[in-house]
Amino acid sequence: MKKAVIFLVFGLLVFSSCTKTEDKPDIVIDIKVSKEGYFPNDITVPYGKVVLFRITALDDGISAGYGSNNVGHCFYIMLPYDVMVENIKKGETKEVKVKMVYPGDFLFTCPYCSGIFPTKGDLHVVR
Ligand SMILES: [Cu+2]
Repeated sequence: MKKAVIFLVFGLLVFSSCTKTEDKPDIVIDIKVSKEGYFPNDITVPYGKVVLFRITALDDGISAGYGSNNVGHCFYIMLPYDVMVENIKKGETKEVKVKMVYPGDFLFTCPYCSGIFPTKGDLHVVR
């Protein structure tokens, strides 16, 4: 029983993202997403800061015409950030705070519709 608890705690530590944070943001970035892609789609932020991303969907993405249950858009910053905001529906704004702990160039994308629409962008974390 005790072993199981230890494994559970260890698992949570390993698999929970350490880049999401509840800290006060240093910077706010507003992003719009639609079938036209993200605007802006090239974002530069400083390394080590906490960035509040506010993502607003202007349409419902593939669900608007392709009969999918994946309503709205996502904002997914790929590994090693691995930060996901899902189901941002038309007119909705969702937020996520991320501590920029990895310097370099990263992609963000909408896993729902990036195969059909240009919903991809570049995130540069600069020292
Ligand atoms: Cu999308």
